[in-house]
Amino acid sequence: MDAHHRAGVEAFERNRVNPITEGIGAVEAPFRMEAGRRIFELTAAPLRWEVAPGQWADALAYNGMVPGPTLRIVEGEPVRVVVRNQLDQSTSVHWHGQRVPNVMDGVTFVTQDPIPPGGSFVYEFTPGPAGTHMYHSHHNSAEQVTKGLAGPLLVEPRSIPEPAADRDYLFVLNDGLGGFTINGKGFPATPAYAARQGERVRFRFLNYGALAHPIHLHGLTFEVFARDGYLLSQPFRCDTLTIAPFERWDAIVVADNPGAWAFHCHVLSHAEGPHGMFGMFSALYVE
Ligand SMILES: [Cu+2]
Repeated sequence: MDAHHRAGVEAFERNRVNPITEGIGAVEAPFRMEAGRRIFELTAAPLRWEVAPGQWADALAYNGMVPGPTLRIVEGEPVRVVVRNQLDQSTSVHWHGQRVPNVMDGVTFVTQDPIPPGGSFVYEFTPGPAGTHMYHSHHNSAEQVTKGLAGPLLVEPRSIPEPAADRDYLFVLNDGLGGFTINGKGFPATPAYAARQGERVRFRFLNYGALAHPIHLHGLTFEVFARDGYLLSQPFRCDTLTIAPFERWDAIVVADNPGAWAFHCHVLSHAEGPHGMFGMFSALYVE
């Protein structure tokens, strides 16, 4: 048992230097500007995705990654997202947390017809409110979303002051594609987080799975300042923050305690078994 535990942690440390799985999720999407509008393209297609070393899952993915690419947009600056469907089933995209015109809300047969296989749809809206949001399929969602058709939608603020941060990290949870994952990967392929001593590190927690996950960081403290993109009137401190499905929480961690700090879901069966850590386990290295 000890040998298995040690091997997992060693693989996690190797992954910091050389990725031990194929594919990285939630990479920032390129865009182009046209007449003051930020334009993105998203293509939904099936994908074989390596969740953990040698463990492949049948994913559904935007632009060939799980989670889908991070769309970074600006409050008040119009966006267009051209969505193409290369799945063998219909789909749609919902802009979770955004106050869009009704016809852009992406709910099939409520606000639009499904995008059929081979079809496309152009979404346009003006981003707001600011903060950490999400986009995801809103058609056959229980399958499509948990298999990967979801991604971060980060709206840079113009109207509200967010706390300053030296680093800005994503911590995206899912429990529907090859087990329990952070940013599309299970331990030991989960992302390791790093900071220099004294830095202010922002974590954006998003959950597109079906279960709530209490995320616990050892040795340091979360200063939670926003929920679903909305700044809290009274930020609070904690060391275990439960992320319910489709919630977004933003927290600052002041990296004032050096060391390798475990950072994991505290439903223990989501993170550790007799063969060592797996699933929702990571670490924050304060160096
Ligand atoms: Cu969990």
